[in-house]
Amino acid sequence: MSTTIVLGSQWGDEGKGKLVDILCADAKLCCRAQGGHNAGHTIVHGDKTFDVHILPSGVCSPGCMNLIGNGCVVHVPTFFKEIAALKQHGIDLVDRLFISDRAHVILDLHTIIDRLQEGERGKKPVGTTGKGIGPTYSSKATRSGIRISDIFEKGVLEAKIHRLADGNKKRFGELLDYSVEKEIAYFDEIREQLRPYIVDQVPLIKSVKEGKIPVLVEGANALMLDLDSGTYPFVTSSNTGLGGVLTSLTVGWRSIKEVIGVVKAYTTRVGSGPFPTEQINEIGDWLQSVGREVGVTTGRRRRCGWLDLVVLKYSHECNDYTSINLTKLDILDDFEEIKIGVAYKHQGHELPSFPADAAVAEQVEVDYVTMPGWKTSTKGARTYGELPENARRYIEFIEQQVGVKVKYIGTGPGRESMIVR
Ligand code: 2SA
Ligand code: GDP
Ligand code: MG
Repeated sequence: MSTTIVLGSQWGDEGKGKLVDILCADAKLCCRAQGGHNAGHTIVHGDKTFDVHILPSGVCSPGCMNLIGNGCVVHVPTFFKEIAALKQHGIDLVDRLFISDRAHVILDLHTIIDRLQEGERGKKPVGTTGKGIGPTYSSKATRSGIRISDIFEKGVLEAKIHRLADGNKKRFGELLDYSVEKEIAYFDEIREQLRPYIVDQVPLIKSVKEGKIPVLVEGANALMLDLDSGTYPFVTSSNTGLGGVLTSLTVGWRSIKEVIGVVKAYTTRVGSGPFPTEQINEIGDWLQSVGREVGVTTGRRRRCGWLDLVVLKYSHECNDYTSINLTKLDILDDFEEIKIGVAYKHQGHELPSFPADAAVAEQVEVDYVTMPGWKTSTKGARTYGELPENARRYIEFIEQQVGVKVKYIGTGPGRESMIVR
């Protein structure tokens, strides 16, 4: 068995879904390791666009099985909604989509708490997607969470939901507008419909290992949103880096063949928190509109700025990429000059790496290198030789600075718009 892992290297939405969709042609199992329906991955096949949130991007490849692993959090109504949407496009997922029985369940209760907690943060909200992700991982960490397997033990499920609701009623009082009965009735209604999708992932992955079947892991969110390595507290509540893959999925470290870092040719971020190369000006507006930088899950405008090599080098230190997929190169086609952040200064001193303290990261001054643009369309380019010289220089500068080969280059949203070197 060999495992290829695709991880977001910046603050998310780098275009992981597209690469995963392409690589699924060779993989027989595509797995999500962490996160929930906060993620939004876009897959474009000709004139059809699919947005998946909780489902792995392998669902669009007929020969590929899909697994939502131990480390994920699952909102069951969204799971069914996405299956129904794909069915409308003729994609049938019976027998090729599974959820680990150890994954945790996002209750409507968690979603309500997410919004209440954001409200409590007043002027400093995290800017969550409001999908209940943080509260569900909190329940998991305090050992009061509900696992997928609990859904099939009616008495256990009801007792656990009551316990969670009682605790939170004490905490939030009248603010908690929530019906335990409605939530329990929902699980009674869908229990049997859900059953065929549930697996113990350990024997499933073991059989994949024995069959020497290639496995693909699709990271959600990105390294700078990692609970430990990201811009805490402006992060999501799971380990989005390499570590999260190994705690969630039993693929084994020996099977790892590739760890591909997906890097957008510029930088975007949704939600609050430090973003040193952000451009709150016409450059940011241009990237936002030409790059169509709108949240797939919430419809929020993404904040935009130049590529940041301090972030990328840090991200590589954390995840040890074997190669990079540079995406959305085509969005830079019209710039006269392109800037790249290469170093941070704080109180007059250059910082050795991305700082741990979000308050420091908010204050850094960025040193930029300016490179000439290429002012030529790269849209749809399929070979490296087709790219204008200045585009190649841009790519080679990134390669040389980060010390990782740029193996894939995205030149458009469709599957075919990808250069492989
Ligand atoms: P949460 O909801 O607890 O995970 O939010 C915590 C932070 O993580 C950020 N986050 C994301 N950042 C980029 N993309 C994400 N997915 C959607 C997309 C985002 C959307 O693909 O466009 O639609 O808004 C994602 N999910 C979580 C979030 O903005 C918070 O900063
Ligand atoms: P993910 O969360 O990393 O899977 O990324 P998203 O799907 O949230 O956002 C990436 C967006 O960029 C999607 O709309 C993709 O269709 C689009 N995209 C991906 N790669 C490219 C590319 O190389 N060029 C262009 N123009 N768009 C791309
Ligand atoms: Mg996304």
